[in-house]
Amino acid sequence: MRTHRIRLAAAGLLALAPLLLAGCGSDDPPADTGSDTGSDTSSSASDGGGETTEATITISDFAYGDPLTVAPGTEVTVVNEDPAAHNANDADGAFEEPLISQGESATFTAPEEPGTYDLICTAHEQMSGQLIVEG
Ligand SMILES: [Cu+2]
Repeated sequence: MRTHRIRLAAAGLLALAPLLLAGCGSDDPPADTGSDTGSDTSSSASDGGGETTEATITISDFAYGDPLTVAPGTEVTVVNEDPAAHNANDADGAFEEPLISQGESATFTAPEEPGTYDLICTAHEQMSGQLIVEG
């Protein structure tokens, strides 16, 4: 009886009444549009899976450490462990921070354009490092 009804609904009202179908047939997967929208929303909302959305550059002994690879738009925190003030600015001005005192930090947003960005410190010409943006 039940099966018969669902079948009838599926055959006759599929195009006309998707709401009715979704309401009574939970064993049917007719909600293609709905589940698509749902997974889209959840994947963009919980973006912590593969891509990095936050990263840290730690400056120590007048060095930036190994080149850091991030996704476009990543929020990058710059931490300074040296007694001397430093920052990690892009040589071409794509991002910059004020000089950071020891134990303090600043943040910048990684560029949207993929590429290798040379890091410079406005206080120390000899410092160099790289931020790699990979989209
Ligand atoms: Cu410096």
